[in-house]
Amino acid sequence: MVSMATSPPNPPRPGGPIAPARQPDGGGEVVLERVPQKVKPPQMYQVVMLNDDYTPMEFVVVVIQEFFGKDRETATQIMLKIHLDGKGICGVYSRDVAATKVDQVLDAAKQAGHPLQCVSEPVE
Ligand code: TYC
Repeated sequence: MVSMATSPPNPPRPGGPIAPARQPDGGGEVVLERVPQKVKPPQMYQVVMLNDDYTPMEFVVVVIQEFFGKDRETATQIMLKIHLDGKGICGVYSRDVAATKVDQVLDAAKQAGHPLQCVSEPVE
């Protein structure tokens, strides 16, 4: 018995799949039509920190540096924006990563005895 090589399944194409179609003139040629891409980029979530009257500024700066990977100067600017405007965006992530950041901030605040609040919300 002759064994046949099996071809691997088609990998996903960056521009969407290609579907064979007949020429409209009824000719015998087969043309390839690109099917529009159906996948959308994933929804992103911004982590928003809220102001309060009790959490020390220094604590907020350290939290922003620690959990959002900002340098001290950027973290200070974000903290001051939150202090003045009431809230501010610390970073934008996929849903799960944003939820983890919120948990980390709330855990750190609770452990330190500060009322710091932070939420994640879909971008746009
Ligand atoms: N308003 C706080 C204070 O004056 C500082 C602060 C900044 C608290 C940002 C929370 O998310 C916050 N100590």
